[in-house]
Amino acid sequence: MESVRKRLAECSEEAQELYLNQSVPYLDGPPDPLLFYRDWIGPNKPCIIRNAFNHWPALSRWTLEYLRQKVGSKVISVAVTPNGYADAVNGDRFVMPEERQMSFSSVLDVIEGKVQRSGVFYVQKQCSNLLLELPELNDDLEPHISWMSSALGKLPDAVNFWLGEENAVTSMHKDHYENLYCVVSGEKHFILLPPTDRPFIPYGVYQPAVYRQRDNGEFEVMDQSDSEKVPWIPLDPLDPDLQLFPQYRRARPLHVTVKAGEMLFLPSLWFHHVRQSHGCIAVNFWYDMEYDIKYNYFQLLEALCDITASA
Ligand SMILES: O=C(O)CCC(=O)C(=O)O
Repeated sequence: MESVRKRLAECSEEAQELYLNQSVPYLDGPPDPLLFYRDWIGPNKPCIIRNAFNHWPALSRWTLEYLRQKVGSKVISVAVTPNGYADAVNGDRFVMPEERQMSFSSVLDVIEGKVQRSGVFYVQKQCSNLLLELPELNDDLEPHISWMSSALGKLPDAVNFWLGEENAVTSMHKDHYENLYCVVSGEKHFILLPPTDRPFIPYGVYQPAVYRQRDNGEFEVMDQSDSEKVPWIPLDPLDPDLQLFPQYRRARPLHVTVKAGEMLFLPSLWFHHVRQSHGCIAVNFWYDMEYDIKYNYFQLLEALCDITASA
């Protein structure tokens, strides 16, 4: 088993040497679809694209004041947690946020500090909430990114709207999507790790639970006893516990800040952890990944890591 572990670590190191970049490169404008497929989607490498959505009215229009006036009365789903961590490991639980229905203007009141509420608020429902919950904003942007849709031969599966407080954090995870993440105002801080770093990233299996705020303002953790256990990453890349997870020392996280007007291409299956400036507004496009040879390769890597971790 030790020799398998050693080979897995070598594969990861070879990927770093042979094709991965040491930082996230910038492109200066919207790329040609075929070239983008060849240079970034196929090799599964992230990049930041500047000047890709300068033409969206959202870039100049989307102030908190404008959003209040345009969609203030709409009721939207908001993730509320005691500590900013929605969908994250807390002790021996995988804890999801309280999903609260609130008017957009009450969320803005919290973000603008007009009312004091305990808990951390994050508009982050990932089910095309922009198209489904906030259609009034759709004239301010495009419903898909044309060169990406041409490159992949399909439309996005979801277009999501993100707005949250500074201490709202998205814990480290990966998705089966090619992700184009557009920051409209403020900035987002990503920590990215390639799928080939999987041998250095710990997983556990946790009982799912959900936060619920009591009338006195305190949060309790409610077990979802009839749900299956969830595999999740217990490590916080901002403060990794290297005593507990010594292998993480060998991982090569990339730290990248995506500024207003910039678009991050976050390839499928890359691990990511996300923070933001207070009141940052973003929109992202999730294109379902191709379940091709690349997927099979990373699945195999995943399986080998699980087997060696439990041996
Ligand atoms: O912006 C965030 O907080 C998380 C984004 C994310 O996890 C994603 O787009 O997959």
